[in-house]
Amino acid sequence: PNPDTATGRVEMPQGFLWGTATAAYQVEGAARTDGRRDSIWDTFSTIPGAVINGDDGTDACDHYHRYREDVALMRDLHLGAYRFSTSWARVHPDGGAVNPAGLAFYDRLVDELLSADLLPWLTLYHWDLPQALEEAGGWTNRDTAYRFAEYAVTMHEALGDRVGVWTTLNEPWCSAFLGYTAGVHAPGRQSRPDGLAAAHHLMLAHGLGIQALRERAPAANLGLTLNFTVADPVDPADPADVDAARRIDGQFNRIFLDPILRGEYPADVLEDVAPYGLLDHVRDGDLDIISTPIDTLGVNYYNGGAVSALPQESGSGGGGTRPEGVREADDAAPVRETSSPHPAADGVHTHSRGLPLTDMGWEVQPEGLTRLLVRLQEEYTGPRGVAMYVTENGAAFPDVVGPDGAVDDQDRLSFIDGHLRATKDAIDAGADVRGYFAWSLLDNFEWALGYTKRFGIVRVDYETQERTVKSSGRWYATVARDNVIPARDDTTRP
Ligand code: GBH
Repeated sequence: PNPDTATGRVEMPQGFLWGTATAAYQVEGAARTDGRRDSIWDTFSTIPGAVINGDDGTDACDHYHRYREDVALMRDLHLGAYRFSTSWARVHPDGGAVNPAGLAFYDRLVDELLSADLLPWLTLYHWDLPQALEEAGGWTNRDTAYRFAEYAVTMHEALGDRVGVWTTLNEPWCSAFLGYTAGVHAPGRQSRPDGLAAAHHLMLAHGLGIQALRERAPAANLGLTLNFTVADPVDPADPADVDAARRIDGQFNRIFLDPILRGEYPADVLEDVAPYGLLDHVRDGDLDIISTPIDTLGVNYYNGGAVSALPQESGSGGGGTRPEGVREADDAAPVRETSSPHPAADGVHTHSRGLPLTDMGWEVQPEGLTRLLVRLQEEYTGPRGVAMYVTENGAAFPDVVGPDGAVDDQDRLSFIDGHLRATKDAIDAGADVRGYFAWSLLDNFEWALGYTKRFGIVRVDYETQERTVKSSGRWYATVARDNVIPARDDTTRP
């Protein structure tokens, strides 16, 4: 890390875009309203033990009815953009015919954003496949990719006159490998071949979606968002540890990066996953579709990890530094048995480095973000003129509500502060990063962990649906307003 950016006042590049992000199923609620039908998350949430406390997104933050208030809040926080996703199951409830009443919600939302001077940053797919399409095979069925392209066209016909930024997919790694291999996310399947089939068909959907959008909106900003890890070998001098890190990097990052930005699957990954039939799904021409040029790569970063071919000896490394009140990750885990998400990383072990942990049990390691952005710039985006935005970064912590209702979340504030500084370090090292979206605007439905984990810079009281801006939110508003990260020891920090 650069000593100048580590603690001092940091000016961000002119025009840097400041936003927050949410996702339809995590915030909208209104799951049975205006003709919406089940997505795979509505179904998955009914499986006993799949989601902690049996929570689901039926009501969530009721953003569907409270979007005006939420947009006003974003305007008050001086934000420039709102990254949201649209619900496929609202728009095409059975995966087929359009539901105008559901589609109309996004009309209202986009108009509200524009009148508040917020840039609508639209993501078409944040994990909520219509259940009807899952029943036809879901992402293991090649046809789903073509249905996705139709959905992209529906959305563009409705909103293309007002929305200029289109993201096809959010984190296909999660959709494919948490959903179809680990079974920890919807639809809850546990199969290595299914995860790989899903990964390929998700990328095909992305490529077909980009082609359909590009044809209709040549000047639009088109792209997708991937989630990344930074896998470091425990012992860089041990070839087995280096190989463990290569596998994780391959099956997490490069399995998407290389097809999308280079038009080919990485040879080492193909070799690792050879027993599981990935190539059975790859038809002539697919990689040309998948690598259709994009304008923007959205980068989601939460944490990295140290990996090894051997398990960690007990006692070494420690269990990480858990702030008071932060539970062991497993205490809050759903009770259903799940498997590893990685199709071919048996024998790879993650080691604790003794770094601080968030309430998710994830290590806090901002310099991983610097290295990630610089590497992406050099190896993938730079040579193709693709811009990067940090489309998600943030942290869950167990917030304490003061007697006056205030939430003084210095832990979350420091997390975001550290990662913004890390982003600036990457920019100074040549990475073309043009904006940052905090995850999340609101506390929301944290997937398999239900409402037990809070990521918002705004607190949501799920009894009353009352919103309260946390200290991190007030601080983030000044950062967005001034385009400056204030010095860390600034005593006026909220
Ligand atoms: C994002 O995914 C989602 O886009 C968003 O919907 C969600 O609410 C948010 O994050 C918070 O969870 O192996 O234990 O080190 C996060 C993707 C993938 C990030 C797995 C952490 C490694 C966990 N995650 N990853 S670990």
